[in-house]
Amino acid sequence: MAVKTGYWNIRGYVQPIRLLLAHAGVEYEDKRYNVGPAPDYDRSEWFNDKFNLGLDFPNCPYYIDGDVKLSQTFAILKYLGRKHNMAAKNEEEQIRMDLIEAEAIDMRTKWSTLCYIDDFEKMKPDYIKNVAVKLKQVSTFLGSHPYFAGQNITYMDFVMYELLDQNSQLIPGLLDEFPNLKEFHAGIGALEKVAAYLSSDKCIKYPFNGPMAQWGGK
Ligand SMILES: N[C@@H](CCC(=O)N[C@@H](CS)C(=O)NCC(=O)O)C(=O)O
Repeated sequence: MAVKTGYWNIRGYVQPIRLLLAHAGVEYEDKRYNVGPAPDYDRSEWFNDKFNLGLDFPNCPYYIDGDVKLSQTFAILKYLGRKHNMAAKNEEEQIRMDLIEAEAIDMRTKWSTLCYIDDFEKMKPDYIKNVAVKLKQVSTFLGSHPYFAGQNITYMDFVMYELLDQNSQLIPGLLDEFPNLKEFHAGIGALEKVAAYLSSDKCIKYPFNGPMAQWGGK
């Protein structure tokens, strides 16, 4: 099998890449590195590979397909978007994708800061308030479009699916206020190959985060 991805044995940054590959019907090796137990969280399995993969910027997630060797989640997603016809098709779609990409990165940073912070319980109420405000904007932006770029599915839909999924597991019922986001989330999860992947034992449903996280990692 020529195509290989590598990441920790969690959902983390790589899950949208896994979902896109499932939707595109790509067979690949999904290398998952284990983190050792507390208190040391031994990462040597990854460090044994890290500098021997031919990556310009050794990191995980990574994606290897013959001479194409990439790290950086969005470099991988954009490459796969072009390769599997899930990139922007015109300027209007590109603008929407650039905008929602930047918002998704901001949202993910806030989400993971909360998940890993020692003061998780203290910070959570503010996070809940802020994420609802942001999701209102995201919901208005999606409007009645089926996908975030507009009429065509793109890699950003897998990023947004994962973000909505993470947040609605952290805050049950979160999407009830936003019927179009709920419908979008259900629609991506129901895509034939994605649904088959999600219900298979190949898919990591949990954990979202590493074992040192306060939420979603244990
Ligand atoms: N900007 C990078 C961040 C990647 C990153 O932070 N990877 C973390 C896991 S979430 C890691 O453990 N990298 C391994 C390392 O730095 O050796 C991306 O989007 O892919």
